[in-house]
Amino acid sequence: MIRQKRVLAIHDISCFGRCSLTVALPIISATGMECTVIPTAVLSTHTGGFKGFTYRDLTDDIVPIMDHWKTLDLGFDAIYTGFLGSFEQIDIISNIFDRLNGIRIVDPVMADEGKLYAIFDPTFPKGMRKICEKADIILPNITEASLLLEEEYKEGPYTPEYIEGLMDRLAGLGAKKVVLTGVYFDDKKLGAATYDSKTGERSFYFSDRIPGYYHGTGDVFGSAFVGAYMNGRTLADSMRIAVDYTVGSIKRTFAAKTDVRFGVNFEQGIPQLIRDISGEDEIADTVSELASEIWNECYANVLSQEQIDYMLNTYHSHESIRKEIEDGYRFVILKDGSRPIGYTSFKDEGDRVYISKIYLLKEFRGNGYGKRIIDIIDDFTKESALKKQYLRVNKHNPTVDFYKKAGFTIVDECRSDIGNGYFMDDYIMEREI
Ligand code: PXL
Repeated sequence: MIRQKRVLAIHDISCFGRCSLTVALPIISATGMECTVIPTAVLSTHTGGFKGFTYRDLTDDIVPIMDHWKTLDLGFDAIYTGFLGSFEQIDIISNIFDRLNGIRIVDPVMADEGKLYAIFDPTFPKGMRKICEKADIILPNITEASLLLEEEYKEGPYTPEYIEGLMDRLAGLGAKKVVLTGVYFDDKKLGAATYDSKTGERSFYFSDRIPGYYHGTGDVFGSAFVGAYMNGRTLADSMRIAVDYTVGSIKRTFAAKTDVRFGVNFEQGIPQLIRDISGEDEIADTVSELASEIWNECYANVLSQEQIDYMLNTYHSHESIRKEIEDGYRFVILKDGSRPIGYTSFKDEGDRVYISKIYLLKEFRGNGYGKRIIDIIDDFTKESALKKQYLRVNKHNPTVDFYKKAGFTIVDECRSDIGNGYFMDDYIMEREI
């Protein structure tokens, strides 16, 4: 199996109001991560707009929790921090960053719409800045960015130059990657921006602005970002996925006319979030584009044009690829740099791995890419604790020889009716690893 990643989420628990840990834990777990937590405080509700909330500070528990974990030799792939209640908690987190490895993702929760949250002392941003300096990725909004930089807060609409300058100065604090939220260049769209100071890459992404101020949306965004990023998506893709997820959650909440203090309906967007993180729509698009090019070339002398078109429409349309992913087929796209050049799909059938597709653009055949695909399938076969693989290949397809060289032998043949008067006349080839 591919090793499951472990994220440590350090936030408070606001028992009601959908923010901080009650958002981070379900979202990060749903993205396939093991989500370990350190609750920094327990409140009856968050502090945004409720009166008389309870607040039990758990600062004194954090170091003993860490000391106990030391005896267990736990490792973390990422540490994700959000709302912190005091300077003392900031110092402890700073110390945790020194003690633990893992990607440090800091959401410097402290302000919005030009204002520091009422519960914080005006010197609090100085403390937050200390852990932002040690972070790998920071996720401020524009108010937080201004406070971290000790700059005056500017109201939008913004210009790309202003946003880029802000992000350059934020990266100058120490975090190599910056994700800035609350970015807008006009009043209709609202989104976010990313900057990777190591590669110089920048991105912007916008979605519809929904009226109203909804609480906890920063945590929904941050948690979805962490889930996507730790699943291997790029900085820009993770931000884009998190924007879509947050906006979807706000739209559902707006439509339901829920009290804005109660947080957003992020729960019902989880299935789509998982699909977005898996990238299956992008995979389906890429596979059907590659298939069309490869099949028209590869089967030109083997099948009629009508049969090629029929098979492309039946087995390589966007919908049929999506369906196969849903049915448990794993798709891998091979790239030369950023250019997709081939694809493979396979499935654990319990006793053997069924290899459904192996296709490469003509110019990349015979360059070791075929072997790379076989290696990928071998890894999957081992992960699935299996030894045998099999595939079907058209008897007249020259790749029969490639499969023979790769160690496959013909164990059977199969003629099947695929509808519309077409037949597939195949060998069944098998290989043991
Ligand atoms: O969503 C951020 C947040 C987290 N935790 C608490 C808060 C807030 C924002 O107001 O009050 C306790």
